[in-house]
Amino acid sequence: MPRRPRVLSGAQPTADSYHLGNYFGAFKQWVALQDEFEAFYFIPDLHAITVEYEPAQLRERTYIAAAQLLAAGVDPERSALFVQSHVPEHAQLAWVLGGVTGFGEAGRMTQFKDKTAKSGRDAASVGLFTYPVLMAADILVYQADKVPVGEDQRQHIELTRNLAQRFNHRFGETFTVPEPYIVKATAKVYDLQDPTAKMSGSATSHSGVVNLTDEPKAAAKKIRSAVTDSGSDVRFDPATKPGISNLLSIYSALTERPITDIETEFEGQQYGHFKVALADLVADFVDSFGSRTRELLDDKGELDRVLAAGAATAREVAATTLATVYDRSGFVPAAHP
Ligand code: ATP
Ligand code: LTN
Repeated sequence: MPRRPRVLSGAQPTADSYHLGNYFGAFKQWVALQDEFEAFYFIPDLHAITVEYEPAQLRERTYIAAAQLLAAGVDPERSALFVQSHVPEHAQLAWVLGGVTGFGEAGRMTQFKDKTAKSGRDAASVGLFTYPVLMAADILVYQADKVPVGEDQRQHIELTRNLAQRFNHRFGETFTVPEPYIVKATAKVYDLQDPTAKMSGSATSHSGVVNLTDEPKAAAKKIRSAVTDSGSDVRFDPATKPGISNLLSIYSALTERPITDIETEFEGQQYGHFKVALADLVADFVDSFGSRTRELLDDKGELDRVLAAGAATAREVAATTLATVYDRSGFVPAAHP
């Protein structure tokens, strides 16, 4: 029987909560794709240690991430949900791929450049530099066909495609060459205080970032105090009205209504009315999201079981790919004593 196409994605456990950008840019797609695809969704804890971090905090954030992904609708009956470090084949394949990655090629990754812009390259870890190679391994080890992500990850997927093609060319057909899956309308949700920057979990100020488990009142306040543009009509025009356009995108994503509909609804009204309406919607959303997350977090034993089952499913697939890769690479097979 031909297998269903595979989808894979991950979101780093590097903050105390995921945010609306992660939800609309990525998780909503993850959830929607679980029927049609054989789905692998994971928490990249190995990626999270490429920047300074606290071990106890990473452990807690990994559980939070798992609970939030389940709350977002990742269904462990249909998808393998797991933690990256539980599947050692990711790191093993990353090492092999490192051998076919150019130093200059890795140096052109814009996320690395952005993340080291302030501190300078010399202060960055080697892990942060080679991170896209690990990301390529994450994807290729499952022979994934599609990778749903936000716009900021497009370049990493392009690198993954290049590495897959290069390996296939040198050592024989081994990897599926994956396609990015990026939904344009929400590919980049912007910071509410700086609507030219992406909403980011590592932003220095969280006043422009709505976290999925913010208190409803706090979330509503962030929306009401979002920076808006000069003029007063509620109209989608990202070039001249980045602030209001970002809010319209969020409104549209939350209600699944087209933007033009929302423009019509608020025609002739002030920004303030629109912001209050959106603030209410967002407050309701984080209210129910937060309570689902807290319930799931209350039972870590159950989270452990879900993650263990996910890792077992994932390992079967990952081990098969890795065995082929090791063979193609010319490694002597380990004999069983
Ligand atoms: P950071 O900015 O701290 O590096 P992040 O907030 O981008 O982290 P990630 O774990 O890197 O969070 O992202 C998880 C997923 O969410 C990725 O697919 C990423 O593309 C997507 N994503 C992150 N931020 C946004 C955003 N503002 N708009 C749309 N998608 C986003
Ligand atoms: N680099 C991604 C997280 C990530 C990922 C992946 C996404 C790690 N491995 C594999 C998709 C596929 C990020 O920072 N958002």
